[in-house]
Amino acid sequence: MTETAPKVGPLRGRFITFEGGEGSGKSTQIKLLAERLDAAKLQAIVTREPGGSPGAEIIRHLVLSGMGKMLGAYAETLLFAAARDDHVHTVIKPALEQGIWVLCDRFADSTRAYQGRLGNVLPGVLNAMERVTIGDLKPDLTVILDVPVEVGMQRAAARRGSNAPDRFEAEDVAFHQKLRDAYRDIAASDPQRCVVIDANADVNTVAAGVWTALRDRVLTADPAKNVKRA
Ligand code: T5A
Repeated sequence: MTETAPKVGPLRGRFITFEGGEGSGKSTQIKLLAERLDAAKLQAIVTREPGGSPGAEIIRHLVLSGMGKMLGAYAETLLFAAARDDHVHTVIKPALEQGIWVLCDRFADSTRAYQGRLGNVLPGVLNAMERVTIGDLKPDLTVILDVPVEVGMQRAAARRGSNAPDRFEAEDVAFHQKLRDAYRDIAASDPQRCVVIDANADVNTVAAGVWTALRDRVLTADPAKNVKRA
């Protein structure tokens, strides 16, 4: 990591992040949005955190296996920060500089919610980590998919089948309720950037809500930035 985020060229692509609890439908909705942008000739990449770059994927494996938990919340936060630093500088910023949209499944709000609210890592520490890893990179839009805890947990359980739950899926209902509250608070504290979508609906209804938010807050807000591919 560098002491402060290195300078980059002008970021011409759009940066859209998806957040929410376990099984809220982020991966499903990102895929649908990427297809819709492709149909509109807007070039986009889909990526995720933790992970998204070769180095960060190694850390993802470490964290989701539960090894980070043994080290405590602060060490786990450092692991997420190290993964983000690599992902931002090798994947996200280079794509944005080229005018490519980046659709990211989880980003810094996940650290705020999971490590901050649930792990009690102090805001000052999270602020310092963000200064180093993301600098002034701010999503153009953050879509927070909101589902009742039991719905999200059922979806996540159905999807993983007989596989063991990962580090965070294994937490109890109270943990996931606090998580949902944390995301709602994040949205309330930054309403210009965040939109909360009711994700307790069928896939197409949720996708329509996501598209409406994107159209109103991003596409029509600054149309000159919608660089069409050839
Ligand atoms: N984490 C991450 C931190 O603690 N700190 C950090 O800084 C970061 C970046 C990542 C974990 O790491 C933590 C948070 C996470 O616990 P992960 O494996 O990437 O873990 O998992 P999640 O991000 O939690 O995502 P999930 O894979 O659990 O769920 P999604 O992507 O929200 O949901 P999705 O789309 O896979 O859908 C789940 C199932 O529900 C169905 C799908 O078909 C699928 O089977 N589904 C619906 N069913 C009915 N109606 C709908 N509307 C549906 N939408 C989807």
